[in-house]
Amino acid sequence: MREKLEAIRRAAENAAKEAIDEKQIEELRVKYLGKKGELTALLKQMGSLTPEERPKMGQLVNEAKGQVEKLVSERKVKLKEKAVELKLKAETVDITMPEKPVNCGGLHPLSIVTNDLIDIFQSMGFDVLDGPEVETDHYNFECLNVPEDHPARDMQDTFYLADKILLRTQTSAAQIRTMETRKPPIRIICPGRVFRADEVDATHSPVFHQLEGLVVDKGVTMCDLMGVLEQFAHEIYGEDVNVRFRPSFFPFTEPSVEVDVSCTECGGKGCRICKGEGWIEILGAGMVHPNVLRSCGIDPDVYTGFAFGIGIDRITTTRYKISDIRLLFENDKRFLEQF
Ligand code: 2U9
Repeated sequence: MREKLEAIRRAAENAAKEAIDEKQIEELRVKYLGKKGELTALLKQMGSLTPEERPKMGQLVNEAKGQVEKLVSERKVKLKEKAVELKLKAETVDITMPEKPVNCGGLHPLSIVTNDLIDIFQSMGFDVLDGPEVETDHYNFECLNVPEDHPARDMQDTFYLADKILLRTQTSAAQIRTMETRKPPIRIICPGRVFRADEVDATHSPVFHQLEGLVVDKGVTMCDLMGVLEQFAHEIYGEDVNVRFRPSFFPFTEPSVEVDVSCTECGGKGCRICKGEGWIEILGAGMVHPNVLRSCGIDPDVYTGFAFGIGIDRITTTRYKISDIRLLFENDKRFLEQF
């Protein structure tokens, strides 16, 4: 039995040394130390020994068991370390490798221009706000002093979704909602998509983009309007352009003006771009009509305000010399990649 024990111990020792992974070492543990293992089996044979031999042999088997257990666990630790080492080696990152090229999209020209406009007005203290694209006749027309029989309300000009529910024709409705909830001083801009039932051609699209602004406070005058809009024109077109204000008419402002800058192409002499005029129209504006203030619960005897509307698509086409507005909506990659 002693020889048998010694042979098992030696075999286990050699097998432990040769085990190359954790799976093999576990198999080895089961083979020698498990319930049906060889050393366990030897202990079970103790019954066949004489009572004198039994304690000594028991001690020897237990010693051998202890040795094999120690060997197995030491080898297990070593193999685990080796596995981690191999894994780390395999996962090493070569930081000198050149990076994979990343195909990164760019901003749409309308977004570039909108962001620029927002920056300019934010630096003058305006808050930016948003509103729904589906509006009611009340907010889109009624509160803006657009009379019942005004041609803009016509089915031919406005997309109606249901009775008195429409796609907004200007972003003013969002500003009306603000005037209803905020007390003056109000200084806001509202950029966004607007909709008109226009035929599509090089200069018209049924979907286009506006940025409207509104200032309401005590003592706001036409001088404030002119100062803010001149500043805006110079920031967009440069310090050298001339700015002029022409009288105009809008139902929601009184007096109303249209604002032109001297042609950026010819400097005012007259060319194909300005159709020989020397001027390019950039926006409409005016002092908010007292009826509009009243419809939002603001007393026009206490407060005054000015408002303006800028066509973002037009600013974009003139800035980038884009000859056809449809290019802005077709999403042709060859066009978009130029910005
Ligand atoms: C409120 C009251 C009045 C906004 C204004 C214009 C003049 C204007 C055009 C510019 C190019 C429309 O997109 S466009 O065709 N807009 O000329 N817009 S005053 O007036 C407001 C706004 C909000 C409460």
